[in-house]
Amino acid sequence: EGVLPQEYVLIKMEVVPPFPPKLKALEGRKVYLAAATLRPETMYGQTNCWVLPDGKYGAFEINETDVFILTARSALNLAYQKLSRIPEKPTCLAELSGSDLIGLPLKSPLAFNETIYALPMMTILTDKGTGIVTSVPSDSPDDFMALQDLVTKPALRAKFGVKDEWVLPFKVVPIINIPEFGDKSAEKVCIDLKIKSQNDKEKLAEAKKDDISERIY
Ligand code: A2H
Repeated sequence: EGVLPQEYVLIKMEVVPPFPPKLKALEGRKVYLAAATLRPETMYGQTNCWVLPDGKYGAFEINETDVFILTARSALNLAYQKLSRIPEKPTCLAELSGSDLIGLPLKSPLAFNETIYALPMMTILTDKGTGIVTSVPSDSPDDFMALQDLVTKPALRAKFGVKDEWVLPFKVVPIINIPEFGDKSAEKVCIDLKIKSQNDKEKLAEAKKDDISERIY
């Protein structure tokens, strides 16, 4: 069996100005959180974006106008794919932690909600994709459980300074009807398997076996 590159689609989620103090150096630019996804067809169902609170991110110059916030590792990979103002050399305009990003209002393409927010997810890996994940709780068990954790645990929201209005108004957006799973397949699978939280690794792995993505791809 050979090793092949994993191709992702990047989703540009524009940070809505005015920028908070940590992003002031980026004033006047178009700044995006850039998420890596395998399921671009589900973007209608985005309810929020995920960042790792302790994760290290940077704001990298992509061209004269655009700045992407993502991990340094992914910025280097993009710099070798013509996505860096200086070819093969990422330029970091600001070093940021995931907690600096929590609560940023974002505009994401095709999302049913006009504005969505960056929220904390504990299971993000910093050596995969861009370290930024777009959340589609209708179709991703990881996203459904991470959102459910924030909805049902006020102490978790308090710990990360997450305001109620960044979470509670956002309901699962049904987008794809899967025979036997309905139009909120991730929610159904999480309930059927009695998954307790986003940290329930084994059951979430099982849930993803039933995920439609595993059947298509
Ligand atoms: B997918 P693979 Cl609707 N850490 O996008 C944790 N998870 C990450 C990540 C990271 N650094 N980077 C990307 N991902 C997620 C949509 C989606 C995804 C749906 C259903 C299933 C699904 C919305 N979230 O993934 O290990 C992203 O979530 C099922 C695994 O490289 C990305 O696609 O195969 C997927 O994991 C990439 O996982």
